[in-house]
Amino acid sequence: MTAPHPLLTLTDEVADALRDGGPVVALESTIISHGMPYPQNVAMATEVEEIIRASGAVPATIAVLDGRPRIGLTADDLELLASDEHVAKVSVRDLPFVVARRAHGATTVAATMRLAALAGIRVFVTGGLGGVHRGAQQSFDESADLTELGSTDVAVISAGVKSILDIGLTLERLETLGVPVLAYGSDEFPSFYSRSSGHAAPMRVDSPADVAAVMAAKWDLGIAGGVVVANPIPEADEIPADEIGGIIEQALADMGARGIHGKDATPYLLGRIVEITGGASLTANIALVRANARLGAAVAQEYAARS
Ligand code: PSU
Ligand code: MN
Repeated sequence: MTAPHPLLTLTDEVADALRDGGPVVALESTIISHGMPYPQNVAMATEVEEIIRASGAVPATIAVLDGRPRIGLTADDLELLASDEHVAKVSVRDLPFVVARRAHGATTVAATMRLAALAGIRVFVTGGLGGVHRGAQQSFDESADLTELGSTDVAVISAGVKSILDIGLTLERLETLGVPVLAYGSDEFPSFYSRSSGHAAPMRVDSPADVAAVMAAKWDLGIAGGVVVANPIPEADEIPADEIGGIIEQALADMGARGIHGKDATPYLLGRIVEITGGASLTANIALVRANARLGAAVAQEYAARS
């Protein structure tokens, strides 16, 4: 098929599935390059693609390599993203720069949504969303993931947001931006490592078909922008909120002491939490991504079946 956009490079597997209207699931790459240590990151990225294939959908991991936005990657590409220290963290504002410089970039939720939409992919699986940082009243630090969700038509399956962020303010922002926030099988919005957050779910869904129906209704109504699907971490893998809470406080204090801010904040906090928990947070992180991959593949199939 002709590429959906001249700047994009698709793998044959992804191009064929999109041409046939089959289920395709986008995956981000910041989680690989800046969200987890090597080699667990490349193992996770490989396994998640396998889960999506085994569930009957086609995975499309997205990144920029040599300035070329790539939709679907090879095993060598995943290894490079996981191990090369020169891969930049690329949000939407960074996309033009890495493309112009012909550099490598690992795309955040925001940049992955943008490229997925350009390719015609409507379902995207990740671990955690960016949001309003604690102290944003002073720092103005709000992830571009939020504004992207306000404008780009992609459903994002995550395990909610971590309490490194201000969860309440993040939910307020999503409301302002017109983004449906669907908690999957729960009345409470989940907080990544934990099934609970203390915040009620704005909306609840209980099946992949429910999610696909909300996606179709939103876009049929001409309401631009994304849909957040918050899938609570499986019970067996959860780190209870009271256990992880103090660890997150410590990581935030360490970040403040080191003067880390801006785009380095989220990667620093994720790495520090892995250190403090002796790897337990990484195990939980990988488990929730697996669960999200299964749900995302099912949602992509339901959405593809509607059209
Ligand atoms: N939250 C996580 N894991 C992650 C990220 C967020 O639990 O890997 C990554 C995602 O790529 C997300 C990005 O889009 O961090 C948000 O970064 P920032 O806050 O700088 O926008
Ligand atoms: Mn930020």
